[in-house]
Amino acid sequence: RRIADGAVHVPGWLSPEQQRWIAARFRGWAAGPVPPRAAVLPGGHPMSVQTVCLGWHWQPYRYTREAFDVNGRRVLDFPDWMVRLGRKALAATGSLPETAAAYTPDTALVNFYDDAAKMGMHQDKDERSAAPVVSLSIGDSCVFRFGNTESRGKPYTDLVLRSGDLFVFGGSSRFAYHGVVKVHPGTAPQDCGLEHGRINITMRVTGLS
Ligand code: MD5
Ligand code: FE
Repeated sequence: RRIADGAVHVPGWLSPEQQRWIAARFRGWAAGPVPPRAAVLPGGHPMSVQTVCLGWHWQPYRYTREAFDVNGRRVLDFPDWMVRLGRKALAATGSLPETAAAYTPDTALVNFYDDAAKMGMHQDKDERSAAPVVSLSIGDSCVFRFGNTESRGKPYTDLVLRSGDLFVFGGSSRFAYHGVVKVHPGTAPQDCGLEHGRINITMRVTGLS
């Protein structure tokens, strides 16, 4: 379960019923004011994942309330149920009770991976906070690469993230390089609520107001 300092993997943390419920919320977000979109990196290449945001809209490499790189509309509010779920997630990974209770994420990046999508090695440092990131996976499994804080290269650990898995990145793992090497198409469990593809939700504290 413990992968590195502050990095904890809890396989199968979400029940199938919770996965189905969240997958249904995802369909609502996708039909909301700002549709999922492939963010375009500064080099001009679109990412292969489709992202829809809650609370704050992420674009490389900043957060805004309005998605002016999509359609200019304001993103949906960050839901209260997700704050509660984030606190439960921290508690489940053994963080101090006072730390878990005080955790108040204000943005979520919800990534959809089709069969060919991946995510190159990167650090998440657009947040002005070192609070932990809570990651939830639903649908197809993937190979997740958890690296080090110095470079995109070795040493890194490859692990499989499956539907229902929780991963928390805190402490000195918060700014580790990481990426998604590949998705395993057709591996979504029948009862997860997602027929194909993978969704990953990352809750974060932006430190913005
Ligand atoms: C994913 N998402 O599966 C991954 C997993 C992202 C992203 O990387 O930025 O949307 S979440 C992994 C993650 C997030 C924040 C910090 C760390 C890992 N980490 O310190 O290793 O779509
Ligand atoms: Fe990331």
